[in-house]
Amino acid sequence: MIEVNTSQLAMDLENQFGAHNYHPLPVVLAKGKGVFMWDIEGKRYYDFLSAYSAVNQGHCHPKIVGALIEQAQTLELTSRAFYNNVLGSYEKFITEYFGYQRLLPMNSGAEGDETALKLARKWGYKVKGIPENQAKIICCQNNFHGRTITVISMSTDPDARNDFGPFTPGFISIPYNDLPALKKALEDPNVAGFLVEPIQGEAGVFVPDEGYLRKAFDLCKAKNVLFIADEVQTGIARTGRLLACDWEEVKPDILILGKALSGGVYPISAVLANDEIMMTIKPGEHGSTFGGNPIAAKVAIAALGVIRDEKLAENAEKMGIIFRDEIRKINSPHIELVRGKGLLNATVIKPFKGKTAWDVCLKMRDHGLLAKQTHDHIIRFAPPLIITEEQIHEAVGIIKISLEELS
Ligand code: IF1
Repeated sequence: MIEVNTSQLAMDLENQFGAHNYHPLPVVLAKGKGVFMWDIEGKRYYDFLSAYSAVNQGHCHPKIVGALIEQAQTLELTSRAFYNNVLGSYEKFITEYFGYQRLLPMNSGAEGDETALKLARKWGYKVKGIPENQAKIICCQNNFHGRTITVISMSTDPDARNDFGPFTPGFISIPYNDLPALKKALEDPNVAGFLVEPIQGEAGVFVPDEGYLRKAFDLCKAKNVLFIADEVQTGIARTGRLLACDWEEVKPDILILGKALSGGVYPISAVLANDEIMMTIKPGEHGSTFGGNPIAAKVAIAALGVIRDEKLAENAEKMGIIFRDEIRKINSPHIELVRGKGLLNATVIKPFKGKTAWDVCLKMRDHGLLAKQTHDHIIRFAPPLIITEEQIHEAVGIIKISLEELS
């Protein structure tokens, strides 16, 4: 294996041997701890992306890594062809933690969304009585639920869809944060579920109007339609509550979790629901080789324990308020606005002198803070939830000086 001892070599290797399905910021990380990462040359950066909200507990959290190592040295994988001594206790732990009767364990967020879609359709046929192959799912424009063919069939983003057709039928796309549009779509008697992100992350951290989730939930209940919350990015304390739905005391019929469910150390996703929905799937009708494996079970228990023990939802709420206040104090002609909830925030950057959000991210990288733009003019800021007030102030200072130097 080639010894990679310079950033340039690392980037050259990826460029030559890897698929070009990403355009990464030119920085090569080699170490992570807490809110920080270091590049090959030893330069330290604030991580303000948290791997798209997968590292909420901070990089390489000792309790989570400890759980990973201990189980990996004991029993790493049985498949679900057999029982093991860990999965049942994990299922009990996580269902009590979130208040549901059942867990269907998967691996990636997209698999979690796919599983939720299959559950909603199965429930639609077996319980609601929708005619065979007529089930519809309502989804929102500008959504992001993953990269599989069925999930991108719901997407309105050309980059996510172009040249990947033909697409899966059965989706009704409506504007986000639009209750009349939802009410109208719910008139279709064959609708099984409404899939929604409580805050649209990829779209640019769009926080819906106060009450939208609650009213959307009530509209669904009035029509015997499942309310399906994709909390892959907004969940696990990111927005200042354990779940973003908690802000409006909405309890989704199907809850999808991923990313920080493992604190970033392992791919783990979860679909939670009660018996009426979850028990419609019979043995042999859904599964996955790694779904619910012993390592994932132990890592998820540890990762969720850290969220609770270190009160990370409370910290996310407090630090998020300080972050947004401090960003708004930056009197920069380039910041149009900052929006978000908890530590899921984004700034809309006014293009200036041909500079875009990408240029701002490059300048922040030079000053020791890593963030990534979504679309051309929006920068998402999502540090690990363990960040302190002092670190928030230092990070805002970096953002400020980066904008000033670009002017
Ligand atoms: C990429 C975006 C974020 C998600 C929600 C499901 C998934 C995601 C709400 C799928 C994943 C990741 C995917 C990653 C970048 C990142 C992302 F920019 F793509 F849209 F976070 F906003 N539901 N989001 O946000 O989970 O299968 O990836 O585990 O694909 O570039 P996954």
